[in-house]
Amino acid sequence: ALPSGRTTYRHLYDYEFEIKELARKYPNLVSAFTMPESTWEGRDVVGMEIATDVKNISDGKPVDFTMGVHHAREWPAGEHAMEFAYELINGYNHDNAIRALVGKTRNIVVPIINPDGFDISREAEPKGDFSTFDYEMKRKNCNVNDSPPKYATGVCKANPGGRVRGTDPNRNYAGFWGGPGASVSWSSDTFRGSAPFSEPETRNVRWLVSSRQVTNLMTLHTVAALVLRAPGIADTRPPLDEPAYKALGDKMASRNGYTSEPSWQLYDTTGTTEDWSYWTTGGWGFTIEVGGNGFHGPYADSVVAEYEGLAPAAGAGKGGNRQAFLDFLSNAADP
Ligand code: 0X9
Ligand code: ZN
Repeated sequence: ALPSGRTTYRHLYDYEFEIKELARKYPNLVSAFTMPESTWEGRDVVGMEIATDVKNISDGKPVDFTMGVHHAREWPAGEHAMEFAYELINGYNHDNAIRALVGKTRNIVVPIINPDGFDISREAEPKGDFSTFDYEMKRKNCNVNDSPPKYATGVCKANPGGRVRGTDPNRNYAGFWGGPGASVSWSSDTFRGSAPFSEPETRNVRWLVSSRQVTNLMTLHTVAALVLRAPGIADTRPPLDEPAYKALGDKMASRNGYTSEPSWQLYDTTGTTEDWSYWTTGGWGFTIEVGGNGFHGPYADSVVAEYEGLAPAAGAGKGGNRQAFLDFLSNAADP
């Protein structure tokens, strides 16, 4: 069973409710917060911090930052982030090893970076055909200002323009922004936006990474069962500490059975999360693409099995993402 005991995909309101409830139940261990900028449609981006004496944020401990759902349709990304939070909270009270890890670190979890897009996808009539009006398969955020004037009106979900309006938050960061693997077209699913950090969703992440001691960062996506690290483009020099960076990715992959590789080996991308964070701060940054069948496959496959490690795709007999994420946290605790 999952740490939270859930068996179905959360809605946006479930995430917000549970985060506030956890903070209320465990006031010394869990603190709920709202990112500084609300989204284009005015939604809050909510997260929680988990640490011993959680309100004492200047205790100098390293920060492990886990986020999910830059991409609206990738629902398991939010689920895995949330289950990891429950893992740490439950473990703090019942498991000596997890209690020790939490005691040495501060853990920030923001399960839904892109709530506008997620809410549209999650509440849509299932279609699954990737057509212009298949809101279930929306990927991007709800910035409609870069659309041509005739499409740039109304809320994100409304016609015209369909699901294809918006900026891809995972092409909007400042790392190599505007290079290969990102589009200049407003209707493309990889639209980079009008400028680096033109979007509130990416500015929120910039704020957090710039203002806290984030040594370890994971951004969760679906669906290809990958542990990806910088760089995102083949045509650049490898990180100076590539051997240690690779070793950490390989360690996670040994737990969840995923493929560990520099992300350009998948395809060239620019403006992605860890390509900005890694080259800007030097902190370890990984994109984890949770495996499963489809962008949000059956809960038992894409969430329970991938988290617990029961699916063949996740490496039978291995710890799954639970153990991969705990190993990553161990690296933050004892670098
Ligand atoms: O293209 C993406 O943004 C990611 N794949 S997804 O299917 N979730 O859209 C992969 C990004 C890989 N590149 C880096 N993380 N640098
Ligand atoms: Zn994605």
